[in-house]
Amino acid sequence: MTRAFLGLGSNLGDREETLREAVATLGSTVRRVSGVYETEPVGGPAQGPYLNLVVELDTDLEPRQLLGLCQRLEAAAGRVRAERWGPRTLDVDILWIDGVESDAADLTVPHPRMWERAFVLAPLAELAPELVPPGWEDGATGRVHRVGVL
Ligand code: A4P
Ligand code: MG
Repeated sequence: MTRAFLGLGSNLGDREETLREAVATLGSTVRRVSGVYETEPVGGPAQGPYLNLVVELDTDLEPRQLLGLCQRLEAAAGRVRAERWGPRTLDVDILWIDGVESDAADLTVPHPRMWERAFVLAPLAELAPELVPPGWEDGATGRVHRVGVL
């Protein structure tokens, strides 16, 4: 079993219900779930605020199988890909997999943009503070506000 962290975000539809269903589908591989954060959109067109959270998994999937699972979760939430960084019912990114480094275009791990994004670092810091750079609050982009737990 390998420890992995996924970042989930939603800014269309019933955001909380979408996140709840995705975490439920991950089922018994879920070890812990961070708090839920309301977050300012980073990049892309003008769009509504996101709810973001981070999930810790214990998984026996290979990295590309895990990516396939993330994409199935997005499809199940009815995600339509229109423009990069555009609004979405659900985005599931692989943030980190213990012992894995990959710089392929279809799977870059650790996630290359996670280190500057408060919507990733704030929930990740709850679960794995050792993965988060010290002082990240000063440099990270986008305001975030913890709204509770799922
Ligand atoms: N891909 C490569 N590495 C990974 C990885 N580690 N995890 C590839 C998941 N996918 C990875 O993703 C595009 C391609 O990235 C996929 O084909 C996959 O093989 P996508 O989900 O189709 O498109 P996207 O999400 O619009 O693009 P991208 O570049 O992944 O965007 P990000 O970086 O995920 O950012 N603001 C707030 N507040 N909250 C958010 O959740 N999310 C984004 C999306 C922007 N702003 C946000 C939020
Ligand atoms: Mg994505």
